[in-house]
Amino acid sequence: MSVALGDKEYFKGISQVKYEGPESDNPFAFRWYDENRVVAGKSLKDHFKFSCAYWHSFNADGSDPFGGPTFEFEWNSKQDAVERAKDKMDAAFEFITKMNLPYYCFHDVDVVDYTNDIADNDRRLATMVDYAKQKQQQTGVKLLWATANLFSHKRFMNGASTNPDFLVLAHGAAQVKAALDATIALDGENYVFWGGREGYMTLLNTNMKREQEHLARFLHASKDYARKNGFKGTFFIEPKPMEPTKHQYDYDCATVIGFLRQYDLLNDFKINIEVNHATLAGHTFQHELQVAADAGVLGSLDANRGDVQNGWDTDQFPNDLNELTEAMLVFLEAGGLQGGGVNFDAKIRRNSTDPADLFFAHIGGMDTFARALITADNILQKSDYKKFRQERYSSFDSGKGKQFEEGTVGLEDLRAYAIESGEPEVRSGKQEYLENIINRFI
Ligand code: XLS
Ligand code: NI
Ligand code: NI
Repeated sequence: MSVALGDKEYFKGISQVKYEGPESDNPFAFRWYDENRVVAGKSLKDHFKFSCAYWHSFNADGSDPFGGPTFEFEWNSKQDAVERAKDKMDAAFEFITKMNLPYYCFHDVDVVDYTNDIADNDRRLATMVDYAKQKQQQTGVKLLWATANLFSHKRFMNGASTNPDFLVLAHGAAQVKAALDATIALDGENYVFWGGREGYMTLLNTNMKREQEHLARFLHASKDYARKNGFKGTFFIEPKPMEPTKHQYDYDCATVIGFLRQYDLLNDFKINIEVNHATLAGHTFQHELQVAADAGVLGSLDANRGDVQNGWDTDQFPNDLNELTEAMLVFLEAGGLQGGGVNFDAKIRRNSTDPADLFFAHIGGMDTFARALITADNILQKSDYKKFRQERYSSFDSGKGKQFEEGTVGLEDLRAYAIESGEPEVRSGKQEYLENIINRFI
């Protein structure tokens, strides 16, 4: 990949990040992410399909509820919205190519500012799609997924497709239509629905059944439109239990799977799992991966991490090797992702104000994923992790246990078997032993 520079260089003094190996002391080099390294039959590049999230890297300016921006974006100076958006895209592609990231993701309003004029917004986005198309052609960078932001504008304060006001739903649909058009024009591989405000704040004013039915209808209409217009990719639902809404309908993977099944959406939709959303739902990341994998809907990942001392969605860059190694065990055994990739839905801290900090954050995230995957592969190949897990269930591999799995043993039979066989042996689950295996291979 060659570095894409626009009229101006935004990340001056930083050249393309390359793999230099674990011994390197260059903070601008990968120590584990060697994109061509083959692990479990696939290159690291293909396993992960790493992606840059436009919103966190080029829109979030460090402001929080207690204070204004701390990042000064050089690409934000022009008056005209489209000219400003082009500068931002120049900066984005410079960063993406310097980081050697093969993919990017965006919300409609990340790319260009929107007003309340639907036709004008569509024109703005279409102009930027043309611009992005050129950039993609020049660099080979691809669109992992796009989405519509149906949560920031005040009209969406009571939800978008689950809003009690039908006109708000229609405005949401207009945005989704344009975002789908953009995805198709840019050969986007997937399309995401994250329903930040699709939920409720209090049941006192909410008809939950009706709202969920509206959500399902909205998803069907979106899917039908995209398919009719040639979209072949996968749709992802991104679960999150809360924040900004008190109770979000797409709470976690299990909830989403039930919803997709109930409303006949399982053929077209899979799940985009975000680490910090999993922990916010009271699960581990690996739990959510396993739930999705078991249902055949492990689609894509939003990579980040939470903070163990506070509950909320801090969207920090991933750097926890233990957490990711456990996750990569599930990932490898599931055969990877279906259509998606690993998108850094993560932001640098408010006080990480150097342009270089954005590089360090992504380098750390990519290296941690690479190292975790290599470690997990070693565990699967060289330890008795798999064997132990298999043997733990061996009583179901033959005899009555096998018949039970096949569904041919009734409750009376089970009782008779219990009496005949006596008290079960006490068998250790060996948690600490297994935890030590993880640390040994790290
Ligand atoms: C917010 C979500 C959001 C989605 C895309 O918590 O993670 O960024 O990924 O709308
Ligand atoms: Ni996300
Ligand atoms: Ni999030």
